[in-house]
Amino acid sequence: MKISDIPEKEYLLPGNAACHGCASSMCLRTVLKAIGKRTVLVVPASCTSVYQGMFPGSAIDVPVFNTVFAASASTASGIKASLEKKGVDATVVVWAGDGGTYDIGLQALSAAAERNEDILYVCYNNEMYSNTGVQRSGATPYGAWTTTTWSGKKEHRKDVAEMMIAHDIPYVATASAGYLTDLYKKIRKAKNVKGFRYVEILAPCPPGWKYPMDRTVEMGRMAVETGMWILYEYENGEFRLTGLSKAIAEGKRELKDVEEYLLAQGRFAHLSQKDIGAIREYVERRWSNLAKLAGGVHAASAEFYV
Ligand SMILES: Cc1ncc(C[n+]2csc(CCOP(=O)(O)OP(=O)(O)O)c2C)c(N)n1
Ligand code: SF4
Repeated sequence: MKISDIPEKEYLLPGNAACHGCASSMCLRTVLKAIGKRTVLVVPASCTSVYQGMFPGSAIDVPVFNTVFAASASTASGIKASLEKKGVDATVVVWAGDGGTYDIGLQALSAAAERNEDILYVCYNNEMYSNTGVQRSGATPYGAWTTTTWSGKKEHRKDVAEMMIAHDIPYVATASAGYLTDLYKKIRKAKNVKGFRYVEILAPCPPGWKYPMDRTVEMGRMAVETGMWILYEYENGEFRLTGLSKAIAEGKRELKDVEEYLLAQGRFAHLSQKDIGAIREYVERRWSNLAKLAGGVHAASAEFYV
């Protein structure tokens, strides 16, 4: 599939208030194109709830329900139940940041996943709370500067996509703003799955990550090329690596050193070689764990590293 095969019809309208180079808005545009008109979007407080515009105007051309942080997944569950009762066929989609997913909305997300509600939950993960001026979240990587980790975060991030696999829901996928056709295909697939679906997108943010706004797609790709972000699907109990991550696991593409990715972003400018080493070890560990899930392909982490 080529990028030109993605439908031209727009549901996120031009002139919205997102920053130039915002991956969140690029990905929302793609997600809405993949699902189409019959979508109800549930959006908690976030950059999206700002760039969507002020009522009665809207930059989003499908119904949007703005809800509180802690209740995105339960709000979406309720909307889906009422639509079903009325016989209305529509895809109900949560579109939430990592702050709203990893931290404040986690219990409602876990509960809706456990109930296998028929909704699609999409987390755009820009690895921090952007809208309120860059604070740390549970998804912020080790070493990253934020206004609440001004000398670098001391802990590694947790991983909600892997938590969703542990919930054994029908569909889990990861995607990156660097690969929009991959995102489009995964959302098309998720749309047609019945039950709870979770898709998490790495969504670089120029002001928060401190890189020039024309490098967003490059950041999304470098994250995958260096193993900091891994593309996969979990479907009906089966886990598989996808796209470039699969090619790396199969030895068809080299895994680049993570330093290249880190040094391209001002939020990591202060890192020492020891810190970079800790991140390298983290990448190796994650590859090793996910490779085991994928059926033991190259389970020895060293084989991924060149
Ligand atoms: C309960 C509650 N706490 C704090 C806020 C303030 N607030 C609004 S948006 C936001 C950041 C959201 O971060 P994230 O979910 O990662 O989305 P992003 O801003 O990165 O798009 C915060 C803390 C709020 N609206 N409600
Ligand atoms: S701060 Fe980041 S996530 Fe928010 S609109 Fe700007 S680029 Fe997008």
